[in-house]
Amino acid sequence: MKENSFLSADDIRSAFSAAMSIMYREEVPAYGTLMDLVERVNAETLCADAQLKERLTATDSLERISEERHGAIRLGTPAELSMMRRVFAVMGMYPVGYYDLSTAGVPVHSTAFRPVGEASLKRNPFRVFTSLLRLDLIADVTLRAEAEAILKERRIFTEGAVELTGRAERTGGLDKADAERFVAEVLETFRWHDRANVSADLYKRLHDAHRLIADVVCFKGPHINHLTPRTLDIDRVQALMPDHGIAPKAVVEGPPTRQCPILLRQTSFKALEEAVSFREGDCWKAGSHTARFGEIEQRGIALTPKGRGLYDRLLDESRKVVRPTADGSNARQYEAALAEAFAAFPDSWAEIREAGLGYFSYSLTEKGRRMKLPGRRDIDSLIAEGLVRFDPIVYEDFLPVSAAGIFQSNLGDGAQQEFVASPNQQRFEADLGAAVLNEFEHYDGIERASIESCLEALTPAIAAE
Ligand code: OOG
Ligand code: NI
Repeated sequence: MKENSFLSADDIRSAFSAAMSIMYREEVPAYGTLMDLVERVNAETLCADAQLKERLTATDSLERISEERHGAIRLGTPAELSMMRRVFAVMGMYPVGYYDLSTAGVPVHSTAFRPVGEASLKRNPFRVFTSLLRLDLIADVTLRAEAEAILKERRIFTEGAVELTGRAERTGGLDKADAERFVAEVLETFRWHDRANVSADLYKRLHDAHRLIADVVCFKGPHINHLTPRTLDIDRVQALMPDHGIAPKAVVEGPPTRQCPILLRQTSFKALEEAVSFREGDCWKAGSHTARFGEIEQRGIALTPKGRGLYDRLLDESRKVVRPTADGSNARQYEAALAEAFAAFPDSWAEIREAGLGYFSYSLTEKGRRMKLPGRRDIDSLIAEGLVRFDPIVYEDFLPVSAAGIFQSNLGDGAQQEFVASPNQQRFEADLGAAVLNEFEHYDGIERASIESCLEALTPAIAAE
C-alpha cells in the first residue's frame, strides 16, 4: 500500500492563513498599513524588553510573532454553517465556545473554529470567529422571507471545495497537491464580491432592518470581514493608528492595561466604505457598503469560571459608571472607570493562582529535574520548595462583550438596536451539526495534565506501579 503522504491539518491551516493574509492585504490596503505598524511596534517592544524577547524566543517562534491570529465571517444559513464546519475540520479547526450576541443588539450567534491541541496552536493558532445570522430576530416577516429566499439560492462553496472536503473525510486527509487545491478553492468562499446579489432598493430595506443583515444577505459569499495580527503593545498601536491614516475604534475592548495580562484585549480600525454595485435589471447601479476592517489583539491568561465571574462583574461595574460611546468623546473617562474597577483583580501571577482565578501550566524547575521524591505531594508545597514552576496558559477564545463592541464599531455609529436576549445554543449546535467544545474544560485539561506530568516525573516509582 502507498505510504500515507497526507499533509497535516496544521500545515493546511498554515497555508490557508498565509493565503488569506495575502488576499486581504491586496483587497484592503489599509489592512496592510496596520500590519506594517504592528510589525514595527512589535520589533520596538522586543528591543526595549530583553526579558520579553527571551521568553518569547523560548515559547513562541519570534519570526511569526506578527502573523494573523484570527479572522471573522458571517454566514446566512444552517447549511452554510455545517459545511463550514466540515471545511474547517480539514484544517484542524473545531468549534469552541458559544457566543450569543443578541443581547448586544447584533442578530447573530457565533462560535470560533480553532485548533485545540497545544502543538497545533503553536504550529499555527489561526481561528475564525464564525457567526450565523438569526433571521428569527427580524420582526418584519415579509423581509425575513425575502432574505431567506435569496440565501437559499446562493452557493458559497466552489464545487472543488466541496469535493475535496468530501475526499479528506473519506480518506482521512489530503496529499500535497490536493491540499494546495483545497486552499485555493476554499479561499474563494472568503473573497470580496463588489457586485451585490440584490437591487439597491432591497439592499436599503435589509440595511434599514439591520446593517448586518444587508452584509450577510446581499453578497455572493461571506467575505472575510477582518483579520487580526497579534501585537505586543496594543495601547501603542491604538495610539499610533491615526498617524498612519487609519481611524481606530473609540476604545480598546476587554480588560485594562495590567502587569499580568488577562483574557483578551482587542481594537480595530473602523470599517471602510467601499464601492459596490447593485443589480438593476440588466444593469449595475453604483453604491457603497461598509463591512471590512482590520483588528489587533493581545492575549493574556485564561481565567477559571471563578476568574471569569470576577472579570464579568468588574467589567459590568465599570460600564455602569461610563458606557463608551462610538465617537470616543468619553474614552478617557471609560478607561479610568475600567482601571478603577479592575483594581479589585489581583495583578501578580502568584495571587491569581492562589485565588484560583486563572489556569496555569506547571513544569519542573532545574532543581525539580534533579530530584526524586519518595511519595506524591501536593503541587503547592512543590512550588514552595522551588521544584515546580507555573506559567499562565494563554486564553485562546473570545469575549462576547468585546465581540459586540467590535461588531458595533464596524456597523456604523448609529443608534444601537435592542433585541430580547435569546441565547439558543441548542439551535446553534443543531444547525452546526455538532456540539461546540467547552473552553473551560479545555484549559482545565491542559492544567491537570501538566500537574500530572510533574508529579509523575518527581515520583517515578509510584507512576510505574
Ligand atoms: C466578528 C466580531 C467579533 C472578535 O474579535 O471579537 C470578533 C464580526 O464582526 O463578524 O471578531
Ligand atoms: Ni476579531
